[in-house]
Amino acid sequence: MYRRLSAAEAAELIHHGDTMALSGFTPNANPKAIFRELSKRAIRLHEQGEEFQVGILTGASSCQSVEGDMAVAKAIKFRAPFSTNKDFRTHTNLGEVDYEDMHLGHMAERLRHGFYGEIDWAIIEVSDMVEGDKECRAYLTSAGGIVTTIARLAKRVILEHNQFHNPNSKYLHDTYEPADCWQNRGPIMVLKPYDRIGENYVSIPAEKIVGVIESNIPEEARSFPDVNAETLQIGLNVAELLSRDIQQGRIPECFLPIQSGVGSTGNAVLKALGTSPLIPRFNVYSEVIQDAVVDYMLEGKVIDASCAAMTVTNEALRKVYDNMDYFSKHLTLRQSEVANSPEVIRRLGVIAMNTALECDLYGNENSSHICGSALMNGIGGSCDYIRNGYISIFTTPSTAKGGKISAIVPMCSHIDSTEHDVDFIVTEQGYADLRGKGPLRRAEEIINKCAHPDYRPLLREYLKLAPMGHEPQHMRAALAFHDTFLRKGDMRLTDFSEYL
Ligand code: 0RQ
Repeated sequence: MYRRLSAAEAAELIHHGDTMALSGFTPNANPKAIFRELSKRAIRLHEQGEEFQVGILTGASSCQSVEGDMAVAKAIKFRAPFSTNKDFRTHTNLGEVDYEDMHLGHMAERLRHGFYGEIDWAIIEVSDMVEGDKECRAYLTSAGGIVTTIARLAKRVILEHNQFHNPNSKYLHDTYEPADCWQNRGPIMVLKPYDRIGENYVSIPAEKIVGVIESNIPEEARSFPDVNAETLQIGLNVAELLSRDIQQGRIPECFLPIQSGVGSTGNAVLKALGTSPLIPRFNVYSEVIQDAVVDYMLEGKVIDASCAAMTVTNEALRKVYDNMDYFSKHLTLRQSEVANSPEVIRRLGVIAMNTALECDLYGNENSSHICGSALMNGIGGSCDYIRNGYISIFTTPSTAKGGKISAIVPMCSHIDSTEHDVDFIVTEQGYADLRGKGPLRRAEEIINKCAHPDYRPLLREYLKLAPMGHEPQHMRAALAFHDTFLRKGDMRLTDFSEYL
């Protein structure tokens, strides 16, 4: 048996300046016990006038105990690659955290090649383990993430054996790590969403394991607001455009695998697809599955699902654990390098659906920064899928904050996905099909089909003001919507004459 440590003892082992790489992907499967002690320790040390900050690297976002409480304790020096936490956002927007917003599919390779320096610790949540003299076989919980890579790279490893998880979660995992690109790397042989190509455990040299924390802590998962009239309509519009593409032979009758991003809009879209008679039974190849997919799998609407994480509530997780015979055959949890691999996404012909904060008249999209500066969450895996999907869809309500913000703007204040990667923009007003259209026709389609009626005259006025070119923009008025919102609190008050 490896040495058992209390969470407080484990937290004492971490030094100022250490880089910690963690299991988990989204708020699921993160080590929680050690961080509940580490944030308290950081506060104590700061009160004594001592420095204490660490780097935190994960597969995606993480949970409150990790990035929320550590940000409040001012204990995060560097963070990558994604976050959805309100406290983390607040402290990052105060300039306290050095945060690299990075494609999730790139994370493991960047770690492997030293882009983040040395990894002092891997802290890994497990549901079970084989405690061998030379090798530990670690069985993961509700997410894959970057564990195969960090277990290999880290100087030392602490395991959190969280007995909240069903030890049979091992039957969901497929842990495969690609070779380096300069070693004649072969293809990732996932040819169908359900193909498994690796082991169901992570191998860790026993000499690296400093200790095991025994815990029993539920996931700190979030639930999303219920579908409302607006998000329901967005979902119905997505179902309609996909069924039109089936009728026109652009999508095969057997359909294609679906990816769906995080957030309340994404959750609503998935619900609409699951209940729509226009959409056949489908497979999911995504970085996350949310609660709706668990139900659709049990109902048979979703046949097989592959993801890097079950980003689900504890109730949905319980449904999976109570039906392991079924889910072990139909659900695969992968390392994020495979789940978000451009090669596999392109091969499978994934239909990528993600949510934007704003889109511009030509199809460029911003999902991460408000009015250019303030971080919302980050890009997550959205660009891995949008860039490589067979069809790429961005959804967004046409307005935010009671109509004071238009999601359709002349020019995005920050760009995450470019016009070259976006096929459809969908709001509750309708959908714009941008395929096969140049900038001027795209602008017409987006204004007429997606913009809220309150903003259509302003957007048309802008286009008339912009000097003609392949993609007309007026360099002084392009950000007039945002500037007006910051000065007057409502984009509808935009007066272009102020910018001429
Ligand atoms: O704020 O809650 O204070 O009212 O933004 O907006 O409409 O609830 O949307 O929950 O679907 O999230 C893009 C953030 C959308 C998410 C984003 C305000 C709005 C509200 C949230 P309030 P909604 P959602 C793979 C995919 C990037 C990462 C990603 C996201 C709040 O989907 O993080 O998709 N995506 N990864 O009022 C100012 C605007 C606004 C605005 C909305 N234009 N300006 N505020 N809001 N539009 C998954 C993984 O990678 C794991």
